[in-house]
Amino acid sequence: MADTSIRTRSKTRTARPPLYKVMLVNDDFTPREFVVRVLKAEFRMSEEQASRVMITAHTKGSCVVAVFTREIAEDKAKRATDMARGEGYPLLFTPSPRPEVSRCR
Ligand code: TYC
Repeated sequence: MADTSIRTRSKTRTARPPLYKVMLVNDDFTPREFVVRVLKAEFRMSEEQASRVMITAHTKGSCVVAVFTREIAEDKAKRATDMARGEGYPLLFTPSPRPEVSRCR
């Protein structure tokens, strides 16, 4: 008699951790040079990259600085914001969940 049993194979795949954006929020008080300094120090950006990101937040209201796993995004946003608080500036970096993108395979 023919064997009609169905065999299944399973592959184990490690789920990727959800990613979080670090957003830079514009304000009217923090000096541009200081924003650039924080971006260079905390996000390891070049002068050119940092200037571009700062100007984007300045003109659009906010912008994405970088994307990390949750803990790293929260830690970086806090450290960068604390740098500004230490100088008495209202500059804000905030972590924000990135919408899940469904994968085709
Ligand atoms: N708008 C600020 C100014 O004109 C500079 C600035 C840019 C502040 C980006 C915050 O996220 C920011 N001095």
